[in-house]
Amino acid sequence: MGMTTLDLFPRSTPPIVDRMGPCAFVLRGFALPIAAELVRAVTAIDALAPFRHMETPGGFTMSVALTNCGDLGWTTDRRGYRYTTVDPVSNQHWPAMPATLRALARTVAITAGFGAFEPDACLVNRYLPGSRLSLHQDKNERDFDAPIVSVSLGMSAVFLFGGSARSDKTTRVPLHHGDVAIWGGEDRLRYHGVMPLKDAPHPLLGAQRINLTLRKAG
Ligand code: MD6
Ligand code: FE
Repeated sequence: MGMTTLDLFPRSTPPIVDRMGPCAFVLRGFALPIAAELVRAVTAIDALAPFRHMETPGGFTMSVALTNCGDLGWTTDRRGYRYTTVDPVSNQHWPAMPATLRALARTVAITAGFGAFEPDACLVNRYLPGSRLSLHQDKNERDFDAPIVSVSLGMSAVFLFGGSARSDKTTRVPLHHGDVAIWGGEDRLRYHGVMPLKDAPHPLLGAQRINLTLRKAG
């Protein structure tokens, strides 16, 4: 048998999985084996493409600071939301997606039953105490067949998972350091957001939360 990405994340016990929807899951602590490596990778990404507070088309400045890695990066300004191959601040390509991060996302997709996943974009979000993300759908990607994989690092957050309309009721899902969420299929376009971050410093990251969301955007 050939080497698969599963071999990079050997486990003696099945992962603990919480179900958020028919095609939406949280794999608790799944990224813990590579968490320190991911934190170093985020520091390296920030050195090349610094975190910045982007403006929304409606004229609000986001409380979450953003950057990207991978072939495509998500940006917003007064003209709208879109994916770009270069960082508009530096006019350079976004930093490369770390191979271990890509391998993690592929392994999670297989483990959760989504099959092969080839992410080409990774949005990196940084939350400080009080930062929040209002309810939104992820719909700037070219096709909605691929799932989205989301890795949480640092301080815990309360994730809000809603329905297909903004006004649908939301459920609160705590996301902790090392948790990996994945959703796709019929849940792919569900509204979601993050409650204002509580100030409860994390041993590795201090008073911040980093979230990495991997997508097939192009
Ligand atoms: C966050 N995440 O957890 C924000 N979107 O900081 C997202 O907006 C998100 O976690 C799509 C899929 C997974 C996510
Ligand atoms: Fe999102």
